[in-house]
Amino acid sequence: MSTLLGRVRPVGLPEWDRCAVMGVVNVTPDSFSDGGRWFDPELAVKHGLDLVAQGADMVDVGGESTRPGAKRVDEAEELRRVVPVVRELAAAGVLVSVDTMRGSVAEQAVAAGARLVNDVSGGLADPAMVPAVAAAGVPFVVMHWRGQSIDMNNRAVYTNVLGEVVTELRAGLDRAVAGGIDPGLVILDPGLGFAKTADHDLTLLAHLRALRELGRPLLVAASRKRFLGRILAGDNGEPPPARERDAATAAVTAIAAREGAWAVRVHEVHASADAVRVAHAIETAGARA
Ligand code: PMM
Repeated sequence: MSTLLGRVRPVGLPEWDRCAVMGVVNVTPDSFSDGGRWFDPELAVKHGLDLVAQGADMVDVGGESTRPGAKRVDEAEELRRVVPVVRELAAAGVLVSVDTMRGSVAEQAVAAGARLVNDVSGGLADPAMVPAVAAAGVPFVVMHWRGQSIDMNNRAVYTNVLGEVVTELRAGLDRAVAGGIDPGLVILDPGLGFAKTADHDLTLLAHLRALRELGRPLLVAASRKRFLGRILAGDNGEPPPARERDAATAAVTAIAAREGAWAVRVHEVHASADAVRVAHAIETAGARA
């Protein structure tokens, strides 16, 4: 399969010939955009299966909200939320990613069938994470992160957001590799909305190619985030609720796919699955011409 746009792929996962779509299942009472909707494990599993039916290539299961100001959930509770849902979805043949900052949760989720570990802290929150992922030998998402959600907005201070995010992501990649993770397994993510203002998010999205130059697959997770709320705000300045930002999310998906992102992480899959197919058709036509 040719790598259109030079899209780099992680080892150990299927090779999609287009940007992949990761559907989100938040098994939390308090996530930013869908808190509480899938808190019951049975509903969470059903939702994961629905996302696959809508075109998700994989499903990201998380048990801890990272919305701005969120407090940490304890380890036992996170395990209780995440592991049964991972196990059931994996048993149903779904490619499951686990969204966690804890090495123990990553380890148990992989034992339950998860094939990808997505750590918004890129291994910074828990010193047990990198060794756990290295031992598991699965792909690892290193997101750009500057500290826990409780006060991350205070860390949204940059002289040059693109340069600093590139440097800090490279450091995350180096940390993972120094800890024994095969560099071919590392996926990078700019961490939209994490210690970033709306303008920072937009600058990063305008320069996805510079992030791709780090040489690793890129995951872009813009779904329903605050910067979209700001763009869509009406004359009164009020942003629409998170669940009314899916068309805007799909617009970002089309652009990210066209810029060579490896995958997008979205709450509403249908529109983004269409968007990546359109981007792929355009890319293919461009490669032929
Ligand atoms: N954002 C959230 C949760 N997990 N994972 C990655 N890799 N990148 C992100 O930007 C990211 C993430 C927060 O979003 P949600 O609570 O609305 O799902």
